[in-house]
Amino acid sequence: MGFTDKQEALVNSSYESFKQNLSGYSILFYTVILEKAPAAKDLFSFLKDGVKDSPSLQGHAEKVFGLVSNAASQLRATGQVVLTNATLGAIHVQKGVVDPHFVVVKEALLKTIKEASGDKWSAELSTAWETAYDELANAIKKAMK
Ligand code: HEM
Ligand code: ISQ
Repeated sequence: MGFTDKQEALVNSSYESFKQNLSGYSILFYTVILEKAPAAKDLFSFLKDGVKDSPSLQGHAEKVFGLVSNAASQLRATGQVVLTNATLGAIHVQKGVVDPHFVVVKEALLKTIKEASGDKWSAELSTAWETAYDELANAIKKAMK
C-alpha cells in the first residue's frame, strides 16, 4: 500500500504542533542528537557555541522537519520523493556526513515528534514520520553518490 491521505495528515498536523513551540522542540532535537553523537557538534557551524535558544538553530531545525513534512506530501501525491533543493547532496558530502548519521537524526526526529504530538502520538503517526524520513534520506543519499 502506498502512502495514504491519513499518513500525510498525521505528519502535517504534528509538524504544525512542532512549530507551535519551535524554540523548545528545536532544543530537544539538538540535545538528543548531541547525546547520541557528541561529535556532531563540530559538523554544524551553528552549534559551535553549543545548544542555545537562537533563531539560527530554530531555522535549521524547522527546515529539516519541514522537508520531511514536504516528503510526506510528495509520497501521498506521487509515491516518490524528489529533492526540492539540488544542493543537498553536495552539502552533506562536503560536511563529511555518512550513513550512520542518518540513523541518529531519525531517532532524534522521532523522539521530538513524540513530545510535540503529546496525546495525539500513536504508532501509526510514528510510522508515517519514519516512512517519510527514510524516503527523504534515501533521496539525499542518492544525491550524495
Ligand atoms: C546542511 C537537510 C541529514 C548534517 C543541511 C541543509 C539542509 C539539510 C536543508 C542546508 C543548511 C540548512 O539550511 O540547514 C537535511 C535533511 C536530512 C539531513 C532533510 C535528513 C533527511 C543530515 C545528517 C547530518 C547532516 C544525517 C549529519 C549529522 C548537515 C550539516 C550541514 C547540513 C553538517 C551543514 C550545516 C552548516 O551550515 O553548518 N542539511 N539534512 N544532515 N546538514 Fe543536513
Ligand atoms: C541536519 N541537516 C541540517 C540541519 C540540521 C539541523 C538539526 C539537525 C540535523 C540537521
